Amino acid sequence: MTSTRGKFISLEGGEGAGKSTLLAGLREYIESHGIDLVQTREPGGTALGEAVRGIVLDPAQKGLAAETELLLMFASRAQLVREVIEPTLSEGRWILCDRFADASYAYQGGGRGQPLQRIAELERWACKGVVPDLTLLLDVPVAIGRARASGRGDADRIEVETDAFFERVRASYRARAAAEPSRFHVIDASRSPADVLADATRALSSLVVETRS
Ligand code: Z5A
Repeated sequence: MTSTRGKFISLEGGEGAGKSTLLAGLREYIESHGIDLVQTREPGGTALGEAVRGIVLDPAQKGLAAETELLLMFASRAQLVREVIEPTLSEGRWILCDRFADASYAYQGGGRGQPLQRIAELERWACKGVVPDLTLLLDVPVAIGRARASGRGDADRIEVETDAFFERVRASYRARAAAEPSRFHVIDASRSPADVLADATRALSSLVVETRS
């Protein structure tokens, strides 16, 4: 592998879209090409981030204000960028991240109605210009995603939101993908896991070739 900067791949999608399922296959595909990879997630990925995750997903945090939720997402992200993402990319290794800043635009912006301009300001400040090279958006109708996720047992603080909330999240993701077609690759995630993985690896192949050459 060359000593150039690594690639940053993020995965996004609504509830039950199949990110966790895809991550395993994607990781195997990338590593099979001899690429050194760090897998992480948001909120989380650092000791602080995992503590934040515990708070924002805790159903007992009923009174958490939308503004506080947004700031906590960016607190986790600021730490992840500095502690994990930036150092890893600088070493020429890849980052595979389950959600990144697009999730805040979709959930806190679209879902909770927080101003997009404010989210953009936070992104500029917290992310130090770090933007994914490729974002795979797993797009699935809300009813299908929720039906898949419902088999998992106790719902977290965000999973208990209404269908209307998740429709707004989905619409926000699709709008972001339409606005940035060179970064986003939208995958029809209502298909089988094998089809979703095949689509994702096709989207990744040019970055793999670039890294290997
Ligand atoms: N959040 C936020 O609000 N703001 C932010 O800035 C960030 C996050 C970063 C945690 O995210 C929550 O934080 C999330 C957004 C919010 N809240 N919600 N809702 P998370 O990514 O850790 O959790 P999640 O969104 O709840 O992910 P998930 O529901 O676990 O979805 P998934 O990983 O995409 O799905 P999965 O576990 O791979 O699959 C779910 C089930 O479907 C499972 O039984 C699979 O076997 C099945 N599955 C998967 N793919 C398929 C296909 N293709 N066909 C059929 N069945 C499938």
